[in-house]
Formats: sequence, structure tokens, C-alpha cells
Amino acid sequence: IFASADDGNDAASRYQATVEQHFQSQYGRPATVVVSAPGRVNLIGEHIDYNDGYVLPLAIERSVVIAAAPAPENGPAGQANLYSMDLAESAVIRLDQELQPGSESWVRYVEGVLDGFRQLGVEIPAFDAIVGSTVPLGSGLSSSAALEVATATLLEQLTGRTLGQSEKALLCQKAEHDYAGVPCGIMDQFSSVFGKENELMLIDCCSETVEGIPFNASDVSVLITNSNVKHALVNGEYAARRSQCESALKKLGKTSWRDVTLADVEQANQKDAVGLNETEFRRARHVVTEIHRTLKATDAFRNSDWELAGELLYASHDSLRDDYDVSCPELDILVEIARDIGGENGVYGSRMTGGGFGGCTVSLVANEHVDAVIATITTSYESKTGIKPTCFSSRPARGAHVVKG
Ligand code: GAF
Repeated sequence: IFASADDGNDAASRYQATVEQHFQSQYGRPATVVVSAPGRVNLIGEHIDYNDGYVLPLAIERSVVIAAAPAPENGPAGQANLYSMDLAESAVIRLDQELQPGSESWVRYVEGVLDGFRQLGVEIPAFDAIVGSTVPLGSGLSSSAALEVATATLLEQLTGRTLGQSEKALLCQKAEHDYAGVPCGIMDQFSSVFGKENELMLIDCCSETVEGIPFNASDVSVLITNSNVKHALVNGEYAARRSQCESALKKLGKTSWRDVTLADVEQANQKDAVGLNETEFRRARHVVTEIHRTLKATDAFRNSDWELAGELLYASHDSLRDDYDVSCPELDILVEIARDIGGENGVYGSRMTGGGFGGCTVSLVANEHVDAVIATITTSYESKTGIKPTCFSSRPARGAHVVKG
């Protein structure tokens, strides 16, 4: 846990220096460019970024860092050489051929972004790179979006083609669709691009605009707890949720979830009405109630009303568990532990965050209780599941940027 803003920034600088040094020892020359792009944690507005909703994430003090340099004159032409520090794995991307989706590895996120630049008519020069990440991989904190956005930020430097912020986020979202096969919304890539210190982001997923919500609260922390479980079939389930929602919206006779009320959904559940099946009814109920909760929670955060914000976090979790079916026993246990600790011991609210089926919870915790809360969560979760959780808190961090170059 970083005790102060300076600790967080120091840790980030140290990590950037480590990745840069790794470049020097691997390739025998200094990196000319170093870029950093953060992961994110979503406070509320889950599974509604692809349902015309609003989401309220913050970029976190955990990032993907890439150190790179153009290939040396005498090096192998027409390829990008990559090395992942976390996976201890090298990869070569051939730049003298067409890029094609198909890879199953982390390299697909890089390839997807390279292809996005190519489709803009930008020529990619040969380069060498080291990739490092302090975002836990595959834990619902957007490690893949951070890698995509870091890659795009690197390519801006290497090619001289600068993208608009939304353009960059959307290019990265397309990389995720085309190369990872995940039909995601815009939240993760927007968060990694638009993040600002001391601000939450209210992202309007219809207009694709971002409003900064000040959050430099000295009295509460955003505590992230990794359940350290990942359940299979996540991607298939994600795509299934998307199509169930599309089908429900169509049956409701609307073109946007913004125009659907809870009364519409409830009516549609009556016999002989438009015929939402039971699953579609619950999906629809999650979408409309979560849109409403997100706007209400945004006001609560604006007003530093932590009790109300916390209640809405719990309500969001219940809806994701019961109506959207994207939680899992381990996440439910973490949220129950938070509820048991309770407001009187500093926990205002808690919920699963990100795509679900494992990964992390996010909790709103009074600062003076954070250490005690972490201790209780750790002991309790381990005794109930046999798994050690990982906890850290994060303030809102700066979005993707060039560290050197
Ligand atoms: C994943 C997706 F990538 C996001 O777009 C979002 O839908 C999220 O799951 C759920 O809110 O992170």
C-alpha cells in the first residue's frame, strides 16, 4: 500500500527504471522511449458500458510499462522483438507481412494495436521492446487494455502519428474485439487513456465522453481485493450477456437502454406481453437499475456521501450476482466479509469489479480502518476458501503517458 502520493509516484518511477534497465541488459543499448498506461478499477456501472450506460472507474497506480527503441541498423529488418518480463517470454512480430488475428498469447493485444495503426495508413518501423506490468494479469483490472493503450502510446512515439484521445481508446477497443475476440465496451480503454490524478471518471458510453469527478478524499480509500481465482469460460459468458441484452432491448421495442424504465421491464415480464424470457428479464433489470445506481452513486461521490455510495456498491453487487449471473462464490464471500465488518468498522460498501467470474472486489473504506480491514479480509477469506487474497488501495492515477521519448 502506498501511504502517500509520493510513495505511489516513487514506486512507479522505480518500476519504470527497472523496465528500462531490463531493455539495456537484453538489447545492449538504451531504450529511447518509455511509456506507461494504467489499469483501472470500476467503482460502479458494471456490464453497462455496452448497454448505453454510464460507468464510474478510476485509473489505478498499477501500469503496463514498455521500454523500446527502433531496431538497430544492423539488426534483423522488418520485425518487432518483444519480451514480457512477467511471463519471461519473447515474441517476434513480422512487420513485412499482413497482421492476422489468431494468436492466443499476450502478443495478440500488441498485434491488434499495430494493425489498427496500419489500417490508418501508418507504417510501423522495426523495433525492440520490453513489456512489464504491475497490473495483476487477468484479474478484472484491465491488464489487457493497459497493454493495448501502452502499445498505442509507444507507436505514437515511434511513428510520429499522434491520435486523439478517444480515437486512441477506440482503436484499442477494436484491437480487443478483433484480436482477443472479446466484444468489450469502451470502459477499460477509455479509463487507461483518460485517467487523471485525484479524479474519478464518469464515462457516458453513448456520447463516449468523460467527465472528471474530483476525488482526493483524505478520509476514504478505494481498496482492491484480488480473490486470486479466475473461472473459465469468461469470454463466452461475456458475449452471451451481450446478446441476451440485445435481444431483450429489441423485444422491449427500444433502440437504447436509456429509454427503458424499470416499469417497462416489469411490464414486459407480464404474461402475454412482449415476451422477455426469464433470463432476459433479469438481464434487463440489471441494466436499467445499474444505470440509475451509477448516476446516483456519482452524486454521492461528488458529495462525499460515503454511506450512500457504499449502499449502492452493495446493491450493484447483488444485482450482478442475482440478475446478471457474473459473480462467483469467492467474490460473494469477499463481499459478505465486507458487509460483516460493517460501516461501524470502516467499510462503507463493496462489490465485484470488472467482468466477473473471479478477479477483484472494490471496497470503500474509511482511511483509519484500512489496515484492520485488510487483516480481517485476509484471515476470513483464507479460512473460508483456503485461498490467500491480495489487497491494495489505490488513488486515481494519471492516464497513459510518455515517460521518456
Ligand atoms: C470487461 C470489459 F472489457 C468492459 O468493457 C466492461 O464491459 C466490463 O468487463 C464489465 O463492466 O472489463
